[in-house]
This record gives sequence, structure tokens and C-alpha cells, in this order.
Amino acid sequence: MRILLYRGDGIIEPWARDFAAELPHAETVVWEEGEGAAPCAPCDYAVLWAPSPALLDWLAQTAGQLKAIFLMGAGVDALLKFGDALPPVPIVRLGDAGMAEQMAEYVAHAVLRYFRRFDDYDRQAREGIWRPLPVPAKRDFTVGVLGMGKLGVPVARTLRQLGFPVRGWSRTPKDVPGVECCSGMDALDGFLAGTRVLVCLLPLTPDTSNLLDRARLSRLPEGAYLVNVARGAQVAEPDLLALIRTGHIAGATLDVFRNEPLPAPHPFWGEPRITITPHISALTLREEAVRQIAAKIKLLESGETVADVVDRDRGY
Ligand code: NDP
Ligand code: OXD
Repeated sequence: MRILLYRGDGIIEPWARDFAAELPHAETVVWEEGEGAAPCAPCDYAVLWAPSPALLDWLAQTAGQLKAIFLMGAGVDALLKFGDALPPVPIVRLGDAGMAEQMAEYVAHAVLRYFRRFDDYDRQAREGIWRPLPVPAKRDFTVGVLGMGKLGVPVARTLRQLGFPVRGWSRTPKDVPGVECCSGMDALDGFLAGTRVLVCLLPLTPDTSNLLDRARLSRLPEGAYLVNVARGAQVAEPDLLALIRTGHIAGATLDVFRNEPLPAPHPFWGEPRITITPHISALTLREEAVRQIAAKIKLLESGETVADVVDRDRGY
């Protein structure tokens, strides 16, 4: 069995080492491209993150041998954008693999920071001001989670454990104890109207691209706060900025952006009510990821089915 490995950031040696340890009978090869790159023999599995068009071309040409593509992350938008150029094999994303805990930590931190007014205290401290500030009642501080999947549900549960009223919105109906769930576009406006902190954990698909535009963000009550940990293209960035500047939205914690790294002249950098992190809310943990992918390869090799296969029509 031959497994092809590739990461757009080039950090692939530790992955090759971990796969060799998990699957000692497999040959791992690292995809190289450009002048002087060694030709690669067809592979049974490809394990990728941020592949190039040249790599996908080659996978399509050698698809006769390829059995599945595994992603080293949860989001599949960067692969599905290749559409018909993708080889016709199952695409398998990471399912949690240590991301849910990180995501819950990140979102809980952002929500608590806004709720307990830490940004206001930072500002006061810089000016040498000692002044306790009022905090709203938790019962009036509803957190709404867009996307109740592998990451959204644990995030919603964590916020619930912290005592916040929590709502969840998804495509199909959900039943999560303690969380008020609703689904579908018809429910979205009402969901937004009752949400004080909006957390976005949706996959990027044609349906969710630009979902959070001026009209939808304006449905949030005055003084609402946004936490986006999903994909930047789900938010109309100029609309968010305009609503923060008018005061309708109090601020945002953003981990993802339409263009990453966030370009130097982007107005978000200069907006003190926006907290920026460099796409780190839930990092791929290599050891967990390799263990999960290797276990799924073993299942496929023994003719079994695996979880987390992407539905190409749905887009996630
Ligand atoms: P899942 O596929 O497990 O869950 C997606 C959720 O979104 C599901 O509840 C789904 O509904 C819902 N959904 C999808 N489309 C719609 C729609 N049109 N309307 C309403 N609800 C919709 O994904 P994960 O929870 O694993 O991950 C979510 C996203 O988080 C990833 O796609 C990725 O973009 C992002 N991410 C970001 C990271 C970071 O570091 N910033 C790290 C990891 C992931 P239903 O349940 O009904 O299908
Ligand atoms: C992912 C990500 O989708 O890191 O895994 O954003």
C-alpha cells in the first residue's frame, strides 16, 4: 500500500514519520512538484492539506489506483473548490481529532471576555482608571451557535455548562439537551434576533458564503457580539465593520478571514473592537490526526465503511 502525503505549508516530515509508525507496512511518499521533482508512482491513499492544482491533476490521472483522499483538517472548502477536477473517490475529513476541545476553549474565552468586560478593563487599566463596571444578567446573554456539527455541539455544551442560555442553528433539526435548537433558513432571522453573542461554526458552502451580510447582522440585537471561527468568506467584512462603527455590533473576535494571512492594510487591524487571531482556534493535532486517518485506512482496507466522508453535493 502506498500513501501520498502533502501539506501546502511544506511541513510534512513529521507526518511521514508518524504514518510510518502507525502503518509500518505502508510506503509513504511525499508529493513534490516543480522542476527536478522526482516522478511519483500511483498511490492507494492521499493525505492532504491545501493541495495544488498540479497535485489534483496528477491524482485525477492516477485515480484508477486511488481509493480515498483524507484531509488533515475539518473544513473541506479548499478541496471541494476544485469541483469536477477532483478524482471520483471518497473524501474523508478529520472528525474532531482533538479540535472540539480547543474550539470550546477558544469560544468560551471569547464569550467570557465580552461578558465580563475584560476589553473595557484593559482600556481602563491603560488609562489608570479603577472602576467596577456592571455586567448583564446571564439569563439575558443568549449565545447562538450557527452550525451544530462535530465542533458546534461541544461548543454549545461548554457554554451551557458555563451557565449561558444557548441556542443552536443547523440545516437539519437537532436535539441537544439544554440547547434550544432550530433549523433551516426560515428560522434564521428569529434565531439572530434572540442572540447576544453569535458564534459561527458553519462549513463554507455556496449556501453559507456571505451568509452574515449587513441584513442578517442587523437582525442581531443592538450591542451583539460576533465570534467567527469557521471561514472568513461567511461574513461580509465591510458590512461587519460598518455595523461595528455605528455601534450596532459591539465588537468581534475573528479567527478566520476572507484572505489569510489578513493583509497588512486591512481595516480590521486598526479597529480596537475587533480581536484578531491567526486561524488558530482549533489546530490539527498531528498525532491524533494520524491515528484517526490510519485507523480509517485499516477499516477501508478490510472492506468496512468509515465516518466523516464528505457529501460533495451538500458541500461538507
Ligand atoms: P460539521 O460538518 O460537523 O458540522 C457542520 C454544521 O453546520 C452541521 O450542523 C450542519 O447542519 C450545519 N450546516 C451546514 N450547512 C448549513 C446551512 N446551509 N444552514 C444551516 N446549517 C448548516 O463541521 P465541523 O463542526 O467539524 O466544522 C465546522 C467548520 O469549522 C469547518 O467546516 C471549518 O470550516 C471550521 N473549522 C475552523 C477551524 C479553525 O481553526 N478556525 C478548525 C476546524 C474547523 P446539519 O447538522 O444539519 O448537517
Ligand atoms: C480546519 C481548519 O478546517 O484548520 O481544520 O480550519
